[in-house]
Amino acid sequence: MVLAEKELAFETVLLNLGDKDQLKPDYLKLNPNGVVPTLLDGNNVILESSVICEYLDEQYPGVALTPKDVVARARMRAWMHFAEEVTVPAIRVPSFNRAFLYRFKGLDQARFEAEQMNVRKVRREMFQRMGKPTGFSREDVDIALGQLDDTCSRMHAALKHGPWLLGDQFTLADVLVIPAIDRMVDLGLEGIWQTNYPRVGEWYRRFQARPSFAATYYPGSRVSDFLELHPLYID
Ligand SMILES: N[C@@H](CCC(=O)N[C@@H](CS)C(=O)NCC(=O)O)C(=O)O
Repeated sequence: MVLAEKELAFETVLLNLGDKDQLKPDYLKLNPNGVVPTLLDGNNVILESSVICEYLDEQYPGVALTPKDVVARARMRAWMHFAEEVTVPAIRVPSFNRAFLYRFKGLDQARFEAEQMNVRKVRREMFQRMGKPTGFSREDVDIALGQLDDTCSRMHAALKHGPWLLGDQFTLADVLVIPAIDRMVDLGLEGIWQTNYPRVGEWYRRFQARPSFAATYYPGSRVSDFLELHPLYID
């Protein structure tokens, strides 16, 4: 999305996470965390989504996605941290129960641990919590939905002051939050904001009108485009 906002030319190399391409030796040499994305800019390897976004904004400053004002920059970074610490881990829970879990169908406990859980570099704990490929518990799902509700509530409050999370300027705060909001739509969870936090829906529609949105969420890129969706609660 940042590349598209800045109209930078780039090449995409897609990895198949179901085939564990992200854990293959050649990729681990670039990204020892074994996750996507990785940005390769010339000889520079840049890791971590939010770091990649800030790097691109600093390295290619034409279209600024960071406020000039120091206090506003701090508020932007606080949104980025919140998205990464609360919203993104929360959206993984319904994502696994509705879609990704079914990749592990047929694995017993021992194989799940050996082939899926223990091989993860930065994701072992989450796989452990998911259990033998049985999925996240009702309690875990409800905690995650509460965190997504909290995200929407904070967004609704922030959007009182302008079209974007920081006010008039579209910033990296918006960029870091959109993946979870779009995934909520993909998983049929938009009811979380529809009644109580209508500004989130308006923000999402505004986002959809930006050319960078279509460049990011192209046909085939969403989970429901390539995986079957199952019920949210397993038990
Ligand atoms: N903190 C990392 C997290 C990246 C991440 O979680 N990527 C997921 C896909 S959205 C992944 O590569 N999962 C592969 C796996 O869990 O093995 C970042 O923001 O770059």
